[in-house]
Amino acid sequence: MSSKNKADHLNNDSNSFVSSEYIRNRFATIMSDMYKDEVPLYGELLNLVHDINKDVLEQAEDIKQQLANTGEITRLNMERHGAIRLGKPYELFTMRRLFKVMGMFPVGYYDLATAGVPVHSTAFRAIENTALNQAPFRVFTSLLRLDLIDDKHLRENVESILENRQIFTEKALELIDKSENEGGLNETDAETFVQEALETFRWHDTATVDYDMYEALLGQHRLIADVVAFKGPHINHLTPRTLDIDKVQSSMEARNIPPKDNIEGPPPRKCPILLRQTSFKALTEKVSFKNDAGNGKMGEHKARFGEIEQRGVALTQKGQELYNELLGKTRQAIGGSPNAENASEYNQLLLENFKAFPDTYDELHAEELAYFHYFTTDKVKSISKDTTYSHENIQQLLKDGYLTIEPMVYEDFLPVSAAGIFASNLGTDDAKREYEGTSNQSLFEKDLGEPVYDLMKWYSDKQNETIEKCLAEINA
Ligand code: OOG
Ligand code: NI
Repeated sequence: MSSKNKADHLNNDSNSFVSSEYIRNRFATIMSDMYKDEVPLYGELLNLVHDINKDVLEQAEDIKQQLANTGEITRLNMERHGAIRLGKPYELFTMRRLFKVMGMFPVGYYDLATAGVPVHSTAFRAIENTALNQAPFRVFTSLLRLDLIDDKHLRENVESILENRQIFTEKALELIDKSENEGGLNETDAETFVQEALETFRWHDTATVDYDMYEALLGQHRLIADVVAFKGPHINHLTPRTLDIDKVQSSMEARNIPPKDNIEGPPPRKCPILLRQTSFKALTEKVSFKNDAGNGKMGEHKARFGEIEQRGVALTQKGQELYNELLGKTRQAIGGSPNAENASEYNQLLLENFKAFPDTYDELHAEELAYFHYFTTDKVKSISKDTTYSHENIQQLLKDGYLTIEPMVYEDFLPVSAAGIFASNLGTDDAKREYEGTSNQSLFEKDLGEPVYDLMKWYSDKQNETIEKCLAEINA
């Protein structure tokens, strides 16, 4: 890094603390480097995504302009989300504190038990627009629901295995404390912090349990084995953002990257909505297991995979309901999640059903199906200053060309897609299982140590902020 850049991120008015954006970017960078080392196919996928994004930006001036207007263009090639799976409340609680040092906060609650995965989750990410555009790193974080393990004996075993593990290094814990007590970290501490934090996410090819226990855990659910049999919550994928997921999907095979059978989420559209995702299947990795004699027995484990995503406009509650209805209808018609045999029938039907979802930004806006950023245009220079404009005038101002809008990108995740991603990497038998019992957001928040940010409220607040900003400019 040049000394000029170094000086830029030093925040002089707070005792030379570096910004959380700086720490988050550093962490995302070393995490990506580590994952490239651990899973070379991830590096291949990054190259493919970069090539395709470059093509899209060169060929589609409108997309390029839109991303420039919203500030997303600078973050596109840095954009990643990862995922981890935690075993016990202490780990979730401490993970929240760790991510806070990087300016990441829990947004949304996702219950995956209904889809056959015994976890509930949140996503840690930045919550300010500028912060998102500077360092767009997110982590989908799941906590195992021990209450859903029906075998009492196994559940007790799992509890005692997890009780004895510490997934954070001592130094990382010290620096979390220091950051909380002093209000930030200086550059040296920040570097130590990201290196120490990274240890928690590293892959270990030695299990902490013997082979029999591993088999027993696997017998309950592959995911339970993945969480419980290892020293820590290895990052299980790191997802770049593409501007053309259909192109990536069809180019994967040419590069020897085997894709899953179908793309999760909405069908291809002129105006992309929410999130479309695809992945390559989990790798089979050699693992050595403990045994009584102390010398390990070799076996295999599947957990880590690759994923890509294309993001579109965030939907309002009304839009989200229409999305759920059309997706649900499609899934029901083919009898649940699509598989290799009916993938093309599914895609056909999905496309057909989504004709009911307006596909121009004007309609999405007029019908209040999606969220938008509002901007003033040059025309406001000549606006009459006789009135004070307020929220009631916004739609008229837009019509009269004093304002313009751009789609607000969806920053979060989709429970049905997430379950599909879990399932394609866990094996279909597990995915077919159903868990009784209710979703339990309040227990999740108790374990987390604070409430999660409400998804819908976050987008509507953000949209409002842009409206307020326009009004302030117009009334100035
Ligand atoms: C998380 C799966 C969810 C996504 O993109 O929806 C996810 C996991 O497999 O642990 O990352
Ligand atoms: Ni993912």
